[in-house]
Amino acid sequence: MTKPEITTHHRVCHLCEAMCGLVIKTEGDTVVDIRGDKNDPLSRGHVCPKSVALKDIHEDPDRLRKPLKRIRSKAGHYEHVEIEWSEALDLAADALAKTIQTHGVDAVGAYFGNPSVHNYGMLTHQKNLFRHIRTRNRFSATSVDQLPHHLISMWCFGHMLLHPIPDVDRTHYFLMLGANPIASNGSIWTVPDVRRRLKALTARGGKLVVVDPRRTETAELASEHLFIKPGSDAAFLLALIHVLFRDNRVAPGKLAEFTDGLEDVHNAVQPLSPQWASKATGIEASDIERIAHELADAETAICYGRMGVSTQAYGALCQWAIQVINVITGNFDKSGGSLFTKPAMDQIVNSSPGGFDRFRSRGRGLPEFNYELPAATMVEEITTPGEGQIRLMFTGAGNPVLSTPNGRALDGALETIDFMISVDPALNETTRHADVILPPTSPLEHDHYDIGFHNLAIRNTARYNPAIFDNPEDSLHDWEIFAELGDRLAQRLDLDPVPHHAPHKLVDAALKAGPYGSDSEWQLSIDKLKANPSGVDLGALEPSCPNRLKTPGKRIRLSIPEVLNDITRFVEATDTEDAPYRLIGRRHVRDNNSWMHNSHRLMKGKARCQLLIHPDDAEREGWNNGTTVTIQSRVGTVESEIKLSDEMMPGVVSLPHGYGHGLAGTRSGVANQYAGVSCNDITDEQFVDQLSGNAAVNGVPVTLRARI
Ligand SMILES: Nc1nc2c(c(=O)[nH]1)N[C@H]1C(S)=C(S)[C@@H](COP(=O)(O)OP(=O)(O)OC[C@H]3O[C@@H](n4cnc5c(=O)[nH]c(N)nc54)[C@H](O)[C@@H]3O)O[C@H]1N2
Ligand SMILES: Nc1nc2c(c(=O)[nH]1)N[C@H]1C(S)=C(S)[C@@H](COP(=O)(O)OP(=O)(O)OC[C@H]3O[C@@H](n4cnc5c(=O)[nH]c(N)nc54)[C@H](O)[C@@H]3O)O[C@H]1N2
Ligand code: SF4
Ligand SMILES: [Mo]
Repeated sequence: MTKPEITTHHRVCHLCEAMCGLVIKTEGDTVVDIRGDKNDPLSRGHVCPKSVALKDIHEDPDRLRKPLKRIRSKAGHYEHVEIEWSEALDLAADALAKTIQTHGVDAVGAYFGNPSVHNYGMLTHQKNLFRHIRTRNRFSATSVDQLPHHLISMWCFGHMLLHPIPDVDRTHYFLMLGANPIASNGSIWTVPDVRRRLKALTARGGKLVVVDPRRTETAELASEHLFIKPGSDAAFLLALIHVLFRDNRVAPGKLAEFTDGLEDVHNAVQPLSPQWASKATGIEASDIERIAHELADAETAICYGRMGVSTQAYGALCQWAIQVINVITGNFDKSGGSLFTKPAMDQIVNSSPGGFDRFRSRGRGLPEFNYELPAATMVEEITTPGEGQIRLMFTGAGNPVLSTPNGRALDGALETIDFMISVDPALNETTRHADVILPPTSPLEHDHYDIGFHNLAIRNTARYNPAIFDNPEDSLHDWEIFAELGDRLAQRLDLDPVPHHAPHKLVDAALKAGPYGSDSEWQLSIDKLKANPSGVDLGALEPSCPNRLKTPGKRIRLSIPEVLNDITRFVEATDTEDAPYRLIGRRHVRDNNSWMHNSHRLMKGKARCQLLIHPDDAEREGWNNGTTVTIQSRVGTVESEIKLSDEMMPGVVSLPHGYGHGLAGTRSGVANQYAGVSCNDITDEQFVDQLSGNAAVNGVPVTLRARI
């Protein structure tokens, strides 16, 4: 028998936002090697340990290859059995049609998870189904994540996807809050090879200041790290703005010509002195003054904040203050500051700029954003009777039982609904409740163009890669599942189906119509990208304002009444008593939210699901490394071993999210061996950023006691 030949493929990694280029070698139907693509103009050969797990995802014996249906076994418990695609699609379409006809469209609830943004077929084809289901009960991981960024971009710049991107390679000063790119590889900031870029910043005499309640891997390589009390960043940021005004250091430069609202900002921060902020944050007033001056003095500077300042009680206020700082120091829309991208497939064109508070959730009256309600309201929208109650739940690429606040309550609520449909390759903590699971092809069996993350990248590039393996017979891509379901539902409801075009055709048309398309010297198209499998470099980010702004009159709007009112809410709340401990999260470079724990390669080594606590706190409590403690919040308790670490700010404890595997009826052999506990069993669905509705999974008040 002749040995199959080794074939070399180029592929972009879709697992996180960094979009690293990969070179993958296969022998027959086996992946034999995965490494960084040195010719990729963005990632320059960089990869993280997760890249090789693409092989594990593809080969995972637990990955579903055929649809599953849930049945009650003779013994009386539920189990999932394989069924054919046509039966599965009909079952799902029948249930959807029946629910809509009997209870109305709002009786369908839908939750889309993070990988739906990393899967371009899902992005292009969700509408094939959801155009027929215009339910108010739409939810997504956005409201456990970056919702404040969208809201502030919409209010200040006119479009929810116009996010300023830190120009790390050219800056002189970088103030970073609530982000740990060394573990996360960057977010709302596509920045592969971030370690080298941050090191280069300090090597060329620049300064990196990290503000975080934990001395993270990123803080370790910073010029300076400041601990901050969780949830108090707004005080720090508002006081920076106060000092800039007080000391006449406001210098927006060319931005002054098209910026409105400076006077209102000035008035709002007038009472918010560094001394006041020091009490709230634990950061010395003199440090706040110094950092404000450093920001103003630096030739170019960036202020950037991510998860830690978005998923807290004042997420939107923080994101607004960050943009204000960049504008009033003249660093927005400037090389070395923060800039908008000019992507080949521009998501800003022909997409909704976003909308806010056009309706509210039935239960708590939280506002919608972009026709989605906050995920923190999902349980009450399932359990509260009345018109609009969710009776059928649809999940796509999400694991909200582990990833949304009070996941345990959601786990219970999902058992009470009439029907559940999941589009997901895993039988996990969420999909175990599904009556039908529709599993898509593996990532290596479909092509990829990153529709989302080129819009957030530190350099304009474009990259398309075809599938590495043919998709097996009797399998469907995510986009085909949505298209098929959409057609079947349209037929049952007597509606016009939405035409399908394969995702690469849609991208091809968008590329040709885009800024590097048929009217340009670049002539970008899918064919051109196929001929350049490591990607095409379209250049560094450049100033683009006011032209690129989408506000009326192309103005930057800083005076946002909702945000200015929120300053009052914040100032009044900082007077309240502190809890004994505040819980924050943590990411590890070998985790990816909840869903990559089934790769043995990523899981082996030291256990990662432990509660980090400062040694002084542990000593006071009489605890040692390995003591098991009960962590209690308003909604419940979990038990965890503690690990002493002076990385932690005293009074703050940290537990990673995405664990809590091992539940009955799941099919994840490896993950279930490393079960851990779910930190979202104790995060609180009532603890949200009141302004945006975003979940506050950081800064959760908890008490600790040794397990008896
Ligand atoms: N306490 C706490 N909670 C958090 C966070 C935190 O920091 N702390 N982080 C939050 C953030 S930022 C996020 S983004 C969310 C993530 O929350 P979710 O998106 O709900 O959860 P994931 O763990 O990403 O689950 C992804 C699911 O998608 C499936 N999947 C993977 N690839 C594909 C695909 O190509 N197609 C389909 N159909 N399915 C696929 C996986 O099998 C898995 O079931 O968690 C949030 N929750
Ligand atoms: N390896 C890995 N990479 C990932 C993911 C993953 O799960 N694993 N998830 C991906 C996803 S979905 C996302 S959204 C991104 C997130 O990307 P990042 O935001 O860079 O990631 P985190 O590690 O969550 O960083 C949040 C930081 O905020 C700090 N923090 C917590 N509370 C506060 C606070 O009140 N104030 C301040 N100043 N800081 C606080 C935490 O200690 C933590 O260091 O990462 C992506 N990349
Ligand atoms: S950093 Fe992100 S994109 Fe790059 S190899 Fe790792 S998971 Fe993939
Ligand atoms: Mo996220």
